[in-house]
Formats: sequence, C-alpha cells, structure tokens
Amino acid sequence: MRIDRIELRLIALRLHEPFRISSGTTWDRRILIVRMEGEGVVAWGECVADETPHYAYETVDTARLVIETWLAPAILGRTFESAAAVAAALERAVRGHPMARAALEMAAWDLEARVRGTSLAALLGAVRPAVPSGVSIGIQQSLPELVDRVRRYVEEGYRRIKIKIAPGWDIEPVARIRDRFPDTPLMVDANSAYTLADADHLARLDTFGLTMIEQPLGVDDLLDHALLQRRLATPICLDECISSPARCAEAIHLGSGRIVNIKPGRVGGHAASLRIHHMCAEAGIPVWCGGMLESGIGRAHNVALAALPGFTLPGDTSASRRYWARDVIDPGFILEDGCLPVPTGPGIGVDVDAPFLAARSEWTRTLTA
Ligand code: OSB
Ligand code: MG
Repeated sequence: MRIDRIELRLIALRLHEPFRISSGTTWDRRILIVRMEGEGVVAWGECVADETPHYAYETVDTARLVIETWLAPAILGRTFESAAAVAAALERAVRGHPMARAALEMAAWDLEARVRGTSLAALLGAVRPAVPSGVSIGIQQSLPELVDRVRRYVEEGYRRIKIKIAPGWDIEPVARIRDRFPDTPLMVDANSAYTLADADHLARLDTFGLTMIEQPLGVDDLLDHALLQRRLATPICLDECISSPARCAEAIHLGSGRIVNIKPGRVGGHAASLRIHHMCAEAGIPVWCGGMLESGIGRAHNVALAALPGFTLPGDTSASRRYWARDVIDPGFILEDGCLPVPTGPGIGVDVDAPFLAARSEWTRTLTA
C-alpha cells in the first residue's frame, strides 16, 4: 500500500472534570489527530502524547516536530507490503519517540485493514465481539466525592474500578471503597509516586484484595519493581515502564511485575503491542488495554486491540461519555453490559464526525511526498 498524504490536526477537547493523577492534572486535552490517505482510502490515528511531559517525556509538540521532520518523510510516497512494514520503517527513522511513531503506525494499520476490506480487530487477531471495560478515577478533593464516583460507575456497569493513588491518598481511600463495595474488582494506579523505601507502606494495601497495583515506582525502573514485587502479595502491573517490546522482555525476565498494561499509543503502535501481547501470553502474564484519555479515534484502536485473546482483564476502555460531552466519532462508544462493542466495519469501524473535528481544530497541516 502506498501512503500519499498525511494530515496532522490539533484538536481541543475538554473533559467533564479535571483528571488528577500523581504526576499532574489534565482537564483540557489538546490531541494530535492523524488522517492518512493512500490507495484511495482515508485512515485515522491519534497521538497519545499529552501537552506536558509528566507521564512520559514526549509531548504533543515533540510529537508534531518528530512526525513532520523525520517520520512522515520516511513513509510518504512509499509503498509498503503491510502496516508492520510501516512500523519497521518508522523504527529505523528515529530512536525512541514511540508515541509519535504510534500515531502514524496505527493510522497505517487502519489503512491496511480498509484496503483489505476487513475490520482492524480482525486484522490484529481479535477473538471477542465486545471488551469488558473498567474505569479509571482520578484523585478527588474528598473521600465522599470519591465514593460517590465509584458508586456511579459501578451502577453504570463498569467491570472494574481503578483509583489513582499518591502519598497521602492511598490506604484511606482504598479502605473506604472496600467498606462500601466489598466485592467490586478494585485496583490502584500510583503513576510512579513511590520509591522502594515505601515498600512497608505499600504492603498495607495487601489486605484489601486488590487485583493489582499499577506502576508504583519509577517510570523507567525495572529493578526496584522486581524487589518490591517480592515484598507484596498484590500483583504489580507495569504501565510507564513498558515503552517497547524489549523493555517488556526485560521486565518479564526480572520479575518486575505479574501483569502488563498495554497502551498501543505508548509502545510504538499495534505491531509492538502484538509482540508484547504474544510474549506475555507465552510467559503466562495477563495483559489489559490501558488508556490515555483518548478521543473516539484512539479508543477505537484500543478496543480493536483489546479484543485479542491475551487481554483477559478489563481495560481502561471506557465509554465516550465518561470523558466528553461530545466525542469526535458519531456515535460514540457506549457501555453495554459493562463492555464496549468491538466495531466490525472496515478499519477502526467508527465514523469520524468531520464537521465537529473541524470545529475543534486549532490547526491543520498537510504533508506530502
Ligand atoms: O496511568 O493509566 C494511566 C490517563 C492519562 C495518563 C495515564 C493514565 C491515564 C489513565 C486513564 O489512567 C485511562 C483512560 O481512561 O483513558
Ligand atoms: Mg497507569
């Protein structure tokens, strides 16, 4: 398939409410959207980089620069056998910058699926018609507000609750939720807020029957996670650490965690996600699909991937209305019996609301060979 044209667009979307995690707060999202043309079809991708370098070193601005200067020129006007070949070309073009690469790479998978007349989910190897969904709840102003949000999402049918924790907002919030919801699958995500010196404190979480504790230690750390896991009964799930398949192989070898959160937008795209999925399956490590507060475009990519067999735990693949009053796809993703349906139409299988996308755009740039 030949890639003829890439359009980059920065859109602004406001979340219903600020989303606070240990590393920062997000309310207004600025999202880089990719529209890719080739073989007479139009495909879509989304960059998960934030405006700030607090979750990862990449930002929306570094991604734009890297895409315009290095990545788009490496694939524009060229013909590839598959999206996997596009992934390889992008990997050769730059060191690092997996979020920038993923934005183009995932659009290329959408393009390949559309050219082949199949859904992205089927092309990736999906086995599920719908994906069980969890929800990620940010740090709140008060415990009653937290419990109220948990109740609301449990009532909506979400299959698992994740709350964000940080020093000063950990044991007490978990205890409160457990008190009210003794049987709800519950997990916590620290976004690297602790150090190995906090091991005894974190071990206090072992009494609450959490399904996992996500990324307690350094964004780049594998060794301390391995040492911490030996001191916790609760499984550690790795998020920020897993920046590539090679890092995941190291984490498995070291025993840095027992569960992996795969975010295709963080690891360089679908080809890297497939490699991580396969190596985790082989090692007996359950995986689930995380999220980065994506619009419906990125969400459609995540849902397609989450339909693979190794994704045995509910993901942060929540419904559109958990995030926005209006999504950039129409209709948005709707929670049905605690699951999001996996689209079956060509490619990502959702309809982009072009007028709304245009209305939310701060700028658009067209790149050609
Ligand atoms: O750590 O998983 C995370 C959102 C932004 C950055 C990092 C994370 C998150 C979430 C929300 O937890 C997941 C979602 O609902 O998209
Ligand atoms: Mg996380």
